[in-house]
Amino acid sequence: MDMGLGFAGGSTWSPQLRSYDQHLTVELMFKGNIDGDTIKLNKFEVPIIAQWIRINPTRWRDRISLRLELYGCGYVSDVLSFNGSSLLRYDLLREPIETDRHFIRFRFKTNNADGVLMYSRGTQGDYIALQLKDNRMILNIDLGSGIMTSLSVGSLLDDNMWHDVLISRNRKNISFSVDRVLIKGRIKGEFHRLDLNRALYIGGVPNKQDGLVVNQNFTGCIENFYLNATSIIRDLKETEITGENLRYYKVNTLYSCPEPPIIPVTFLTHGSYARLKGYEGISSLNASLTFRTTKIKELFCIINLLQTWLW
Ligand SMILES: [Ca+2]
Repeated sequence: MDMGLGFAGGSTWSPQLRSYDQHLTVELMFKGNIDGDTIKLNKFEVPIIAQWIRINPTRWRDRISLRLELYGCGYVSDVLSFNGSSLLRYDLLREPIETDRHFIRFRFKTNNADGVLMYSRGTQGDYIALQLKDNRMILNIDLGSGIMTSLSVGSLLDDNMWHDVLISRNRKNISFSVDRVLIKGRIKGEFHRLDLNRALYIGGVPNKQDGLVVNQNFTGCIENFYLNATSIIRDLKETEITGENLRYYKVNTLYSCPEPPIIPVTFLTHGSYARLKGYEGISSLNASLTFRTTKIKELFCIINLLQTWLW
């Protein structure tokens, strides 16, 4: 049997997707069992956090049947918040990154369309720069050849909702995903090793450097930041408790994720709405809002709706 999988945290389903390039995104299919006894195990390339999971059988032989189990794992939240003038520096002088492979995974949420999420540059000219620009995620990387490779994924990421990021590299092959939409690319140039021997910055940089296309540091929260097997924020907390903090330096960060004063609301479907309670019997009401849409048709609907509502 072959099947597609969908995930939901609320009422909207999102299928498991794979992007081959910026024009081609297809629903990812999973192989199921081929007989009544053999177990078929599927591993997700990107971790999934969802309230509901929907199975969509697409192909089967003879009679349709499936027995399915999902293996979860415990959830721990190690979070840091950043205010645009914050940063976390992770010292690489004593233990530099000199690898053919690396794995970076974290979650973030923000209200800002631009910001530096992660940056590191070595003395041989290698760098990795992960940033939000115009509410999309951009990864710029150079393995030392002086040629930048740029990958971009995601859209409308400044909606104050949690987004999952995964970057996995094997020599020149790189996988980059935001919210389970996966892009695969190949890093340009002759080199295949990432040499970072100064510092890794999270949430901001002290000054603008090669590979960065935005001037702002990140504003928002970063949760469960993994560099290979190390949970950086947890490691930072533990070293502060034991007094062995020699690798980390942090500026203006908090170990919590405060709600911002303005909370944007995303209307995902044509039927979505928000209702305010507690204004009955009042003869006048002042309201103001800012909105953003990617669809011109809906823009006119909003204007009509506002006119009906206000007059
Ligand atoms: Ca290199």
